[in-house]
Amino acid sequence: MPGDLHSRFAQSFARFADRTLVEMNGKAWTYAEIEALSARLAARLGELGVRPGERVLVQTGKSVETLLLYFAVVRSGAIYLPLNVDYTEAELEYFAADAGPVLAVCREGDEPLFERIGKGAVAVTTLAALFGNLPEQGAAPAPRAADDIAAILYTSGTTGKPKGAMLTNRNLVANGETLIDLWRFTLEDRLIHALPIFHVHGLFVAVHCVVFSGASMVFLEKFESSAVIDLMACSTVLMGVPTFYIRLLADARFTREAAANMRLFISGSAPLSADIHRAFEARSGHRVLERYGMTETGMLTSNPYEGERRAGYVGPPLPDVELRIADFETGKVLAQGEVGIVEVSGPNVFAGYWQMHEKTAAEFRPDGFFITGDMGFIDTDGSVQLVGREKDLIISGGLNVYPAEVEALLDDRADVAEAAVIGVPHPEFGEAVVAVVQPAGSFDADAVREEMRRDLAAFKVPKRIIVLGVLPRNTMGKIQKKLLREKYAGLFETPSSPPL
Ligand code: MLC
Ligand code: AMP
Repeated sequence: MPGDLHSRFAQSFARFADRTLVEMNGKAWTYAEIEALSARLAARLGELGVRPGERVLVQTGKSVETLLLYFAVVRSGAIYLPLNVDYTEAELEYFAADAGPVLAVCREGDEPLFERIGKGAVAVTTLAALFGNLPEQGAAPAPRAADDIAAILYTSGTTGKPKGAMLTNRNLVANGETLIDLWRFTLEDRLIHALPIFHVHGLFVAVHCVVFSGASMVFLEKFESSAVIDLMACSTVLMGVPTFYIRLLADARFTREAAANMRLFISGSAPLSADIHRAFEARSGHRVLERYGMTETGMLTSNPYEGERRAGYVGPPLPDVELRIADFETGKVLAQGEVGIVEVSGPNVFAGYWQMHEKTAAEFRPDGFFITGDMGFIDTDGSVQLVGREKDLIISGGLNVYPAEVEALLDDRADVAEAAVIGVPHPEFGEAVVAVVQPAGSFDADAVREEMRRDLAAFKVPKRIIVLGVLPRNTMGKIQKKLLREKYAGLFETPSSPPL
């Protein structure tokens, strides 16, 4: 059987032709309609010069047209490169220069911006323009091998610039197949899809579970608890980040009755607190199934479908994933129960960072295991608990923010002597970005936040900027972020007991 992603989609397009694949705003598309439209769109991409192996940069809103573009790019054998719609011009410039796309698809009105960042080397279009010129005849699928790159997703780094994680056809097919078995997806399922579709979670985990199994999904443009609750009566699965579950609990309409038709609530991308896990069960009668993954690897562990879904644990490794705990410095594999760095290998682990051989090499052990940067241990029952991160990363509402990027922007300012950016517990987002600043002269925190919005996606802009005369340092002169995190731990009033 061919190991490429399009062939896997094509199986489902044929097998479930007359069934609904996706609904949005009251309109539905069958598998056959999605296949026909994406084939015509692939033909249009071909007319615009898109060839196998070339990058198609996409910054468009959540819509069925964007989903069609994903299927079309895969069909044409090109590399799909989705970008967060929040990214600003400064951020986009880097991705365009690094990825060297042949085509950029943007939102209407953004064409001049993309013309600028593409520097004349990138064709720029919009979904409306693409769909306004669809050829009658669909394109034949381009032959692709399992090891060919299907998508590049950028992830930031502790230091330096964002890295493009290259995901192969095999990575995406293997992970999707494993997940539909594990989570028992069938053609009877209807997924409430409220995640963005530019990350691994909303794009690959959610969409592939649906398409591979012949299920259907309802696209919501964004998470909105009342719309999600309304959909529960005629849906079976919700996938989300912990913030979804926190927001559902805050909504009085979310009850056992409201959730009665649902069979599965899945959480990931950020830690789901044991308190929220328990509160959710008390309210709805459902135990959330928590799983753990990464852009570079797709899904790695999952609590069991049957068997105990342990609060605070991310479950055992998926059947085709090897997971071990090692000493970060030496790489020595640690015994069961010991805390160390999580390392993984399997058919889901990415092919490396786009044009960054050294960075790629630095994140793999000589025997091929990928070093995740997450700290954890394996319990006696084989379940993994994550206890922290070796990487200096803040996860806010399931979105990653690397402090170095925010600090660099602040440090560049004339009114800032030095800045430290930390993650502080937040009742809704899990962690919130906070900057602690040692000013140089007069400093207006609100004005600075406003200015930062020009250069940084909104979720990265500090929710608070705290002014401190002197930043605490150790004897080496290094800022002691741990002390700052302790000092400001109560900044956003985390309720001691979750909303019930
Ligand atoms: C929005 N804002 C955020 C934010 N999302 N701030 C911090 N963290 C976030 N995640 C900002 C908005 O810009 C706005 O700022 C303010 O917060 C309030 O916005 P909102 O209307 O409340 O936000 P909303 O649109 O509802 O979004 C919140 C959210 C969303 C949690 C629903 O962020 C979301 O869908 N997150 C999921 C991300 C995701 O898919 N992660 C998976 C990554 S893959 P202002 O200042 O303008 O008011 C991965 C691998 C794996 O991690 O394992 O899955
Ligand atoms: P990303 O780089 O956006 O793919 O984010 C991946 C990171 O999200 C992982 O390395 C973890 O730190 C974190 N993550 C994902 N799922 C979980 C989870 N269930 N619990 C805790 N952290 C998680």
